[in-house]
Amino acid sequence: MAKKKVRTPEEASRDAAAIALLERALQINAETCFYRADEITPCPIGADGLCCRFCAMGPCRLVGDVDMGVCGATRDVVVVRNFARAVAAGAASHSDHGRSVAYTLLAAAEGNPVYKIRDPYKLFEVARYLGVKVGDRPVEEIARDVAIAALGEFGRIEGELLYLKRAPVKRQKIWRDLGIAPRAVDREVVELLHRTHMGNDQDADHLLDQCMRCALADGWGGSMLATDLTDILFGTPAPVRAEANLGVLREDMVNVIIHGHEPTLSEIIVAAAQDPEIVAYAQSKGAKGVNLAGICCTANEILVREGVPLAGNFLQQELAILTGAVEAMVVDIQCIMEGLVPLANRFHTALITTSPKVKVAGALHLEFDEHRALEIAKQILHTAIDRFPQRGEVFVPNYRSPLVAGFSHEYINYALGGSYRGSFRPLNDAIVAGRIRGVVADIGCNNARLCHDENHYYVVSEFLKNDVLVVQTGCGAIASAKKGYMTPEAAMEYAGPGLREVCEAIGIPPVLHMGACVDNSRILTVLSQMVTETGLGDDISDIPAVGMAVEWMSEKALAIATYCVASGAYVIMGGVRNPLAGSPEVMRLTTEGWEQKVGGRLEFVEDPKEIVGRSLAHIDRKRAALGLEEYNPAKWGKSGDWRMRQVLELPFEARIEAVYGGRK
Ligand code: SF4
Ligand code: MSK
Repeated sequence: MAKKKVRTPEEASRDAAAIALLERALQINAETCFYRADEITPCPIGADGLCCRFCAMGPCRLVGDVDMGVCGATRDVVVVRNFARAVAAGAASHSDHGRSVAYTLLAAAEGNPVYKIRDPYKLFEVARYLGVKVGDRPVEEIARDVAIAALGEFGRIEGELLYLKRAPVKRQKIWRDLGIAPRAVDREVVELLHRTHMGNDQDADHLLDQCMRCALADGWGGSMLATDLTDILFGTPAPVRAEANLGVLREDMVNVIIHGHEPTLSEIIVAAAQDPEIVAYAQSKGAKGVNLAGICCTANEILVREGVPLAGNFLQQELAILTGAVEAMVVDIQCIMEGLVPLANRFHTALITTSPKVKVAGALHLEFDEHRALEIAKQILHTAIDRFPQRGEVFVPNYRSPLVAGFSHEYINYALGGSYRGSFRPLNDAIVAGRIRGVVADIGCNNARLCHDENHYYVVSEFLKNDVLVVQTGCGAIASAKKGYMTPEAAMEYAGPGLREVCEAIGIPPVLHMGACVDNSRILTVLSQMVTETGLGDDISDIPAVGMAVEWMSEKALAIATYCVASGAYVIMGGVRNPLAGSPEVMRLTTEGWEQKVGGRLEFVEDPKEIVGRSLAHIDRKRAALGLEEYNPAKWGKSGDWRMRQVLELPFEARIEAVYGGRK
């Protein structure tokens, strides 16, 4: 059989470090996901959502003249059932992560010597939402009740999730009127799975309602709890400087990559890596010490709280091993490629699984137990250090970019107003005035079928030029960090005149890193607070904002998209084929249908230019609906550092003219 066309490194990635390592992969004949994506043609029937294998009378592939499965299931139902299963899996993943953090909080409250309550103020705030009395009780006692109340949200017997009241009042009413206010996190996931079983719910619109309810249980439940409880345990993020890209790996140190999503072990690894005993052990093997760097969302968690550098995003996990400089890759949950095993075997790298929920055949399993957290962290570091003398030829591309991360909603509130009058007022005012045209949340993954980071780079640069403030989480955030969009100085280079003025005045980057993929819940909180602040309508659906995942690949991304739509947002999923394409009716239901029901809509758009065009048009429509002035960049950019830099370059007389309007 003829070989498929394989992309060149330049066609496969827009990231210079990734390109260098893909060239290296070719030289040493190492296989990566980029190569496999070229080799494996995606099944067009599955890609359109038209393959059902939910019972043993199938699999039924609804193509050509076939428009019903053996049981009579229609294309509409098959497409929605496939989508629903993905939403359920995505919601379960985030939420089960949230549950684990709740158990860690419980352990901390019950005296685990390793974990502490680092943010008691956030604990008190969360306690109020969960109906836990604060008073003058000891912090540990409150933390214990908060952990138990949080765990209760997963299996609550009656009522609805307590966090729903954090949404704007109008939004809560929409959910209750439609009957999609989630009752309990686990219940909504289980019910969605139940309803997709063969011979069960067979009304596409009705099933889509449960998709929204399940996703809302993730966004306003499991994910939001994960974010809050992680902040309580490890600190609420505030701006922190770091660097991003594979050039952060050190040739003179033991490099340990932490990869996955949960910070509970990696936070302890960060502490253990600085332990004098560990440093001495590394030195005894000829290294200067231990250098930690992150991949995927564990990276984001450890970046925003500890300033640990980012080695890269999802598609760089295999490439990190190809540097030959990684002694251990420590993985926990989610987004871990099985392809790491054969690659690690070609080098001296120890691939170490740590979660009781995740083993990878061929990897070393050192299971995390929060009661022995420090001991296990040290065991992992010893394993890594022992590999250092086995290191062979090293190829670390010298690319890394500075960044500032850590923009929690608490910090944004503080940055805009200070300790005593923290508020979102200045942000709302900047949007009302038109300095900021609108807000875009570009979140989510990389996808090996696309040119790595290309869509992220393109859409973010276009939005910045157009005075759109960009907030990011997950692997999209890592793309922008590597590109250099996440420093305050980046506003001078990349932002339009209005956005630049705002960034200069507050001292923030034009692209705000808001954390890991569970931290999209922070974006929901920001949007709710913008509504509360007034001036931008009375619901999330009124705000000139768009959500997108322009290189999405995971089921979690579909869960996030669905909870954002159900919260009133316009969401565009980019890059790859529309998984609802097999049913025009389902596409209608999730666009016009959801817009009528919940004010948000879900679109799948492959072309990034089209994504930008539709987003700006939506932002301008929302501005007009609010009665705001038409966006006019010519009004801005006549003040600030950027303008001063321009003026200083003028000849003397022209400078007098520009600054004083002439000599008189
Ligand atoms: Fe086929 Fe229906 Fe079974 Fe699906 S549930 S595999 S459509 S018979
Ligand atoms: S890690 S889910 S590739 S963002 Fe959160 Fe990145 Fe997507 Fe995994």
